[in-house]
Amino acid sequence: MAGSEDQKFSLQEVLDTFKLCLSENKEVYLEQYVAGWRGLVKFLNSLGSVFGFISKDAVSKIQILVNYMNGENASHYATVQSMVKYELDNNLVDVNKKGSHPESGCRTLLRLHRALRWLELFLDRLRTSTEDSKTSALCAEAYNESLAQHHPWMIRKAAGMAFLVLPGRQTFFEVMNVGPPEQVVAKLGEALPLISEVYQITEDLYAQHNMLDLP
Ligand code: 1Q0
Repeated sequence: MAGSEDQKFSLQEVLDTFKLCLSENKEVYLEQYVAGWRGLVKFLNSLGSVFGFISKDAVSKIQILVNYMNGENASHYATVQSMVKYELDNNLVDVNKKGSHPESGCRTLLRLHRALRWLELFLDRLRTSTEDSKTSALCAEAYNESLAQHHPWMIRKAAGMAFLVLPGRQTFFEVMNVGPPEQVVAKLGEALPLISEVYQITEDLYAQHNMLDLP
């Protein structure tokens, strides 16, 4: 089952990792969170090199978190909640402006967290789209409502150009590897509440600690 199977994106796989993300008391496991992003990056890579600048950034953020998870303070990086507590208690987060902790776990995860909102909006649009819907438009709308608000002009421009070469809805659904369109729509309906819950729990946690604008 190694080799090409490993590289193949499956929506089910991403769905499974997001399902496993939440502990019984609703903490977010970092390992599963990161695994979810890995699956999504796999998908992004299969769309071609135009998306390379996006996947490169996602991979480097994933790697920063993985380094903490495997580092000497690994035990504090089991969940998003334990990471936030540990980094804040030990002054490891640049709160107002960039300083000595430009790559804290908290600020790094915040970038992925904002991207998760884009994903939620995009998948919801895909789910309710019709055969003649343009994925590039759905993607751009979701982006403008979320991530774009945190990106400077140059990145918004580059992202907008990349969206234009997204494959059509049919190809998109095929790459998800879950069967005919009705099944994709059903799967998306299953995936969305899970992604939303993980997003909301993280959002509330960050809001509670005043960390939604970390530099
Ligand atoms: C399918 C099309 C994918 C479109 C992805 C939309 C996001 C566009 C984001 C453009 C980001 C560009 C690169 C750099 C940005 C950084 O400046 C920014 C801030 O970081 P920093 O350190 O400078 O403060 N980084 C970010 O905002 C993080 C962006 C991470 C984006 C991760 C996107 C991963 C995409 C996966 C494809 C999912 C396909 C969904 C359909 C599959 C169904 C489950």
